[in-house]
Amino acid sequence: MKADLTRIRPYGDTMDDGMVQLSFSLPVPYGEEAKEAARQLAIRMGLAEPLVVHAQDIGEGVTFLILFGKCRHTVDFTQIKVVKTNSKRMNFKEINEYIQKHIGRKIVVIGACTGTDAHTVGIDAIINMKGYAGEYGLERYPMIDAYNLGAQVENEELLAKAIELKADAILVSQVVTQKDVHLPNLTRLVDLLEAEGLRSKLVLVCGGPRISHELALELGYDAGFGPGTLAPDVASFIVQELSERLRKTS
Ligand code: B12
Repeated sequence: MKADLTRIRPYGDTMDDGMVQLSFSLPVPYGEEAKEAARQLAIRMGLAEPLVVHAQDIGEGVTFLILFGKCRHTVDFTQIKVVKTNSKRMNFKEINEYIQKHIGRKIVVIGACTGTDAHTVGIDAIINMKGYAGEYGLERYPMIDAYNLGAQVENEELLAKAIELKADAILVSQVVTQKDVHLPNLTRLVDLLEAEGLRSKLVLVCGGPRISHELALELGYDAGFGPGTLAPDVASFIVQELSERLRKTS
């Protein structure tokens, strides 16, 4: 299969057919009118030949819909630039060996889901012993002392615990982003760390489904990780960042 990288578009059955699948809910009762409304919306979104393939009454006058349609736009893949961490991805064994060799002691990592956010699954996936998607969490790493404070932790409490445990890195999870509530919550922690004179002493990482590395840098964090992140992605970044800081100060 050979694609023209300067003009890529979605692929379904045949190269360049532009096929996409789209799902959304409409605040109207289930029925033919709901399907037609969804079809017209898809046309306005720029999709050609939209087809409603699933519609379901999800109660209280709301309909859930799935559509297929053809995207007519293309993107020049050769011009894509993404702001991302430049650390090398290592595996469980390599990370522990790297800490022994370059840092020479166990590192302390503390994490929490902060503010009003109660979505613990993401931070658990990164920190808890059993891990996620076939990768152990940080608690399993012999060279990492990992602490998971859980959900709805206030920034002040997270900071106090980080000081008490002499943390090398803080991990913040923000899943709820409605009305951009995560932004002031994330920057508040940066402000608190700066006020304590601790910002440069700690590696500060955030993550969640709407977090990108670029956004994290804008908010004053060292790195940000989004959907699909696994413990080794985060650990690789933290240990290389810590080692780099040690190298600069020695
Ligand atoms: C389970 C769930 C809940 C559970 C949470 C239980 C628990 N113990 O966590 C309950 C029922 C409590 C809940 C409540 C609510 N929820 Co909810 N919930 C979900 C759901 C279905 C799954 C989230 C999840 O577990 N994902 C799986 C994990 C593994 O993925 P993840 O969080 O993205 O984590 C990965 C990465 O993002 C990253 N990551 C995450 N954190 C971190 C941190 C660091 C440091 C790093 C490096 C990486 C990292 O790594 C993880 C692993 O790859 C989502 C919808 C969905 N399908 O995603 C809605 C969803 C997140 N919830 C939502 C909402 C609105 C709510 C409520 C406000 C609903 C309400 N009106 O009451 C409340 C808020 C409660 C609160 N105070 O926070 C919305 C958020 C919308 C938004 N943009 O903000 C979603 C998207 C649903 C939706 N489509 O509307 N929810």
